[in-house]
Amino acid sequence: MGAADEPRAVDNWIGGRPTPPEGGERLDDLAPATGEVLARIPRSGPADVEAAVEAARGALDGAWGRSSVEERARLLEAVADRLEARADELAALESTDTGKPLALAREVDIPRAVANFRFFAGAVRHHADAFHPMQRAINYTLRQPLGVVGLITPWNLPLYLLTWKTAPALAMGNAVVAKPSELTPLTAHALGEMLAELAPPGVFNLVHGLGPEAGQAILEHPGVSAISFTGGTATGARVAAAAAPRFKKLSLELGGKNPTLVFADCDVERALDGAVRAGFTNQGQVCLCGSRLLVEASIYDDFLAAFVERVRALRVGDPADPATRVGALISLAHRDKVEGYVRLAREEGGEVLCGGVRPELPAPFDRGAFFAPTVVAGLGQRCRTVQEEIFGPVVTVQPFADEAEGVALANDVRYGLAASVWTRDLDRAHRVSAALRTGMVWVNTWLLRDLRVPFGGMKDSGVGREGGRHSLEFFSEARNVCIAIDQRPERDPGRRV
Ligand code: TXE
Repeated sequence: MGAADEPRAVDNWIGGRPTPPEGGERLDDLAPATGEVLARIPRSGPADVEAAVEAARGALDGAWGRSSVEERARLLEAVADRLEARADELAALESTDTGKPLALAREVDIPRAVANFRFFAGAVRHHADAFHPMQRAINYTLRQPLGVVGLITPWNLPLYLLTWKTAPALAMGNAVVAKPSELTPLTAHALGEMLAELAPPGVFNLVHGLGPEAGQAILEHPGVSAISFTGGTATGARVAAAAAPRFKKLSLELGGKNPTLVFADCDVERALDGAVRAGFTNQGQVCLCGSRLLVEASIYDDFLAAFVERVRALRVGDPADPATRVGALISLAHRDKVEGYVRLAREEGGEVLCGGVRPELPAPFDRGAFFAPTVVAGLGQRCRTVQEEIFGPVVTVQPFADEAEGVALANDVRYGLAASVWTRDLDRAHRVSAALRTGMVWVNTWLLRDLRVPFGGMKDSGVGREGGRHSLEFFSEARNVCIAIDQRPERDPGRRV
């Protein structure tokens, strides 16, 4: 969208139709790199959520509720084809709406959205239910849809994460009420449009709006049986509390403060590449980002110098420029929060080795939410900058004396999402991987994903696992059916196994 265009009005998708908000109120959706108003989105409330849940219920009571695995797998493939056909347009939308480099949206976000649908089309076709024969009976497990499921997604990987939840939810025959982040509604709107054309009405409903309004209404609606949420830890606690009175099934993928553990025996060049990628991909706004760099003391000085040199070389600015590695943060408010943490780091005794400032950029990017990639050393383990999720382009660096201290520092935070370990010692790789209190460990790489493997965190990083069969199991209810083979009377004690 050019600067001269009027911001377009984007509606909710309810029952397969674009639907304006009941209350008539709208919110501005801004481009973080320039401050331009991109769209006016519905400020939805309980009445809109009610209509969406009703539409979803209607789909379940109709043909969708009787659909076969094959029909659903074909729908997923059709969505993947449609996403792929619109990949360039979607990448541009995602980059404009989030401020992330266009190249990243092209290479990662959109291909991954396509892959999510293709993957779950295959996964559901191959998903085998359990069968447990007894001598006198057979047990088999039915996996049935939960019903209407609520999907609440954040702004950092908008289409990537929305499709990561939508594809398995639909594969298992549920109907969806989704709320994307109010900061990044545009690719979700495009997905809603595709599903309105491809799926029966009401299978996928999209309600825009604020978390405490539209989001809260989804959490509290008695007709929504499960919630899959990705977002901040504080919001996650509110989600869990709101879901508790009705015992809704919950999947919570929350924040991280992930360590990158570099041992002296590593391949230093690869570890440097990995540490920079882990620290600054998507401006540090990925829950998996390695925001704590822990380096074995014997190589600390040299490694740190080389790391800082590489971070300084990261090009910040126009997200559409192919040379840009670091785009805009999601909003000016978030940039201010990140900047506040760097101020705090200085107060806590940290030394800012690079970055720590808003970069000077030409118009229109001078109005954007940019922050220079920042490295801070000299902080103790108890400092808030080391303990709290900053979710921006800020990496703290600490030395450790030996393996035991490295693992202890890595584990000494409230989060437990992911870690990366850099070592050439195979025994150490296994030992450290087993000792880390995180849901995921990468050795000599970072963010290498296989969609079959369990994804999720421990401690304050969340509850539950997504990915492959874990997602399919989350989005379905297991029912065991036990059929007796032995026809002796029930009262005969010999019948009991
Ligand atoms: O996310 P929120 P915010 C972390 C990161 C970031 C912090 C806050 O540290 O700085 O969270 O970000 C919806 N009921 N992560 O405030 O609030 C909201 O509208 C129902 C890590 O932007 O968690 C959006 O759709 N829904 C993270 C979604 O929740 C509510 C990604 C996420 O927003 C709600 C993003 C409520 N009461 C931020 N309040 C990750 N794990 O990758 C908000 N929402």
